[in-house]
Amino acid sequence: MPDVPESHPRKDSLSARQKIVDGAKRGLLADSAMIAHGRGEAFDYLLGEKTTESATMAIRRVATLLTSAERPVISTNGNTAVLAGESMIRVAAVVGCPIEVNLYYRTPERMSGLLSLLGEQRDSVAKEKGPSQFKGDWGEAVRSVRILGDEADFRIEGLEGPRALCTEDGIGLADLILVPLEDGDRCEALISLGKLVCVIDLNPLSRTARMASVTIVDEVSRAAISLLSEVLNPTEVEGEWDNDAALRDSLKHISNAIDRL
Ligand code: PTJ
Repeated sequence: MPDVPESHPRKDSLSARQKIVDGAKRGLLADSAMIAHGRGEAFDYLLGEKTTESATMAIRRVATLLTSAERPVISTNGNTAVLAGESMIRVAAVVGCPIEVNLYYRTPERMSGLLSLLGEQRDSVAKEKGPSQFKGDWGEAVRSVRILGDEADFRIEGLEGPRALCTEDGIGLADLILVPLEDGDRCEALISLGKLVCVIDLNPLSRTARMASVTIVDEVSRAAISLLSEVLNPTEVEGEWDNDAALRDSLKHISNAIDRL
């Protein structure tokens, strides 16, 4: 990527695009990954490229659920691994949960490429100093994050084809799954298996966003950074989560974009 100065107003967006381009060159992404990314960018633009208040509340709720679940797992696809893999590893280290590579367009080459990428990211995160609020040995916590997905020994009931494949130890037996950029069918199938499904999706109207237990309408790399702060210091959130209200709030934010002119 040509040198983009820190002050460039589109710096984050350009560097995310470059990560997607590099990931595609490495064969890590689905053929339609750029289309999905472009759709996300359009929604993000309308949201003002900022985490909204309702997204902050959703992130807080997901942090509380993640830290209190018995068998949480973070599911990661191609786009998530290249955009937010390291942040997701940090979150997994704090929560003490595995990360599972689970793909919509599953091929052996992409699976092994993404498993290697996450392994490299884990090595690099393990060398960091770690967040100041983290109590314990950061390197050890990061190194003990299991990266699953290699041995698919379980099928998600109600789904056809390779996208139903997962691991029993991860998604199969999980009570809570955090799935960024999920597809509607899989979200629905996981919900009907009685699991809590938390998603990150910039489109508040997608079937995934509407099906999920908790939807974070935010850009995945931004949301993952906020999620890390929240899991380091989870707060008790009172009352039932009203996901429809959160989605309506995101849509209101989009329709208020006219006020930002
Ligand atoms: O790696 P795979 O094989 O699992 O495939 C991944 C993609 C994303 C290609 C696949 O799941 C797909 O085709 O997804 P969709 O149906 O296009 O849905 C992607 C959703 O994610 C859309 O609602 C986008 O608005 C949203 N989205 C895209 N980029 C981001 C995003 N949400 C949050 N952060 C993003 N960076």
